[in-house]
Amino acid sequence: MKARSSDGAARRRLLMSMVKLATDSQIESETNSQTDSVNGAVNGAAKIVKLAVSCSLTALLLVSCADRDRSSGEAAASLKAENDPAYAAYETPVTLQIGFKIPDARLITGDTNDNNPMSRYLEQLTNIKVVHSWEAKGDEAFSQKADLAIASSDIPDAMVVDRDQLRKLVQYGMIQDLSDSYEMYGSSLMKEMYDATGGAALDEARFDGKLYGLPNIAIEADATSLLWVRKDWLDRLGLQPPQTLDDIARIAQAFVAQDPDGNGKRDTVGLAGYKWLVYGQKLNMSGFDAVFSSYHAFPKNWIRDASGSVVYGSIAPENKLALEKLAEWYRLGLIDPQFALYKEPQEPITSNRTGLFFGPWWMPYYPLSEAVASDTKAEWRAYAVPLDAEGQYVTHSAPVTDRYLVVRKGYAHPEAAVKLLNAFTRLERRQDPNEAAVRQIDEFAAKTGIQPRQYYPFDLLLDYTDAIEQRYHSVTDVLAGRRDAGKLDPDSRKIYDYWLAEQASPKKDMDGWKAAKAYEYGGLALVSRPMERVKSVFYGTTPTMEKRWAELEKLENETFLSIVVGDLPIDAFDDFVQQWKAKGGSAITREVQNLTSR
Ligand SMILES: [Ca+2]
Repeated sequence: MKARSSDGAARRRLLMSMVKLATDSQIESETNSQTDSVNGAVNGAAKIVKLAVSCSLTALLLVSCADRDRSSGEAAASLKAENDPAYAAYETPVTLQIGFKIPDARLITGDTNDNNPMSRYLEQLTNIKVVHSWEAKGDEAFSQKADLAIASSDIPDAMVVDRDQLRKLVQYGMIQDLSDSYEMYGSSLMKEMYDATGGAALDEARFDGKLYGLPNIAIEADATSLLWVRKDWLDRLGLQPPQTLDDIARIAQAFVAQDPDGNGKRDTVGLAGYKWLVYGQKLNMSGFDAVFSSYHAFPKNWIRDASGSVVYGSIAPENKLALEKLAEWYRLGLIDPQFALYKEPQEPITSNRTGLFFGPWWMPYYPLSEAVASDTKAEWRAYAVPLDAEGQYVTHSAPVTDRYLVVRKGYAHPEAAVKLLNAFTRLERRQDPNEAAVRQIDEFAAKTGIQPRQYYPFDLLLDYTDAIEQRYHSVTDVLAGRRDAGKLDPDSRKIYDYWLAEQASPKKDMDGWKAAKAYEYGGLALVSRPMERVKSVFYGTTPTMEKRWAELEKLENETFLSIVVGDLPIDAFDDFVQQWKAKGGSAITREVQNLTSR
């Protein structure tokens, strides 16, 4: 998309109409799939190990029926005996019907959604026969299908639901209390990770003291937007890494005007941008969330104000300061003039026309792996900036959980859902002792590019909420000789191996580069300075939200963007706040305040 008209007003009008074409649901799905694919890459990238497994079925708990359907020719690996009730297989097969979310990946090996290396392994391990009652592709379709199942009182034995669905299921009495199943069958690994949230994760699934779901655990680091900068461009122009908003403006100016890529052409832009300016929750590339939080504004988040009342972050007066700054940057050409026109925000990054954008710690997985693959001179670094007026770095925190594994009331084996979660969590965290089986799955992943997690029965991952910082410290401790590599946890060990390989031959193996640099640069920035974390306190939906939110969100998105690109004066923010309140915002705020005061 090129917009070269010299008539600024006409161009901006074009820009606004282009932007309005994109629907929020598109944005949502783009964002989700990118996040998922990146997270998928974090623990993946398996090594191919040639392996001849003789089918020695002398072992203990083997289910030979799983064997019969194998299409990819692998034999069942023998498994270790399990005495721990968390992992012990049922003596007679148990059937569990689920709703299954079909991933973007495509099975190319003749396998099917309910019969593939992951499903066969989990069945062999647990003796649980997982049956797909229904399947839906992608987050949105899955959520709709789950809504439908709830509305028609016909839910499968187990499925993963969101916060609103959980609340409804509890209210309608359709799911069972999992307290006992969790206590008796939850693995120590699972309990350790839940405990690491200080009880916050399970509390979000508890109603009247009963545990109605097993929640995922979100990674805290995903909520922090760092500034990614081309260090080689800074060096070429003799610039220091930024700390303040003014530093960022100076660097953007230099990247526009001083030919940082040294090709003799004025063909680079300043700060890259995302067409709706901020993500709010699931961060991705080029949002301006960090600019807002440096003014203590938290758009798209429900937060407590100074008096302790829950308020919607986008209407706080601090937003006006951030919008004014961004409008100034845009007017001066410091923000990529075409930022609102891109279909995909990575465009200026992967084409190496920008050396400056905001994004979370995992940006090396994507889009930076692509940028660096096409320009191997590119040296990106991450910084926790801009600092606020007091020199403090401010960010908002992630929701501890956002999805929940629930079990239908009346289903006879609620612990089966817990056992499956135990099994694939142990596999995901690379602590599964069944080495031969794990090798087969790793081989499959390396051969097909499919991450095992995409075919777990439930799209629900557990990790330590501070996992990224923990692994960064573990790996750098070993590199500094403060710790023994042999004592690293399996996730950290993998990163350590990639880090060493990357040092030995830089940018040769881009899969290794992704993991190594996400931690080396993203991880470093996360631990580089203390952060003031402002907590979001509400993520659900209220009755008035269901009717009005789409319109209010549209009003917000369009007003914010219009102010930044100069279509509306800064005072339009005050009109927006009045309109927002009148069109349902005040009613919604009262509802949210009621829900958060329980
Ligand atoms: Ca140039």
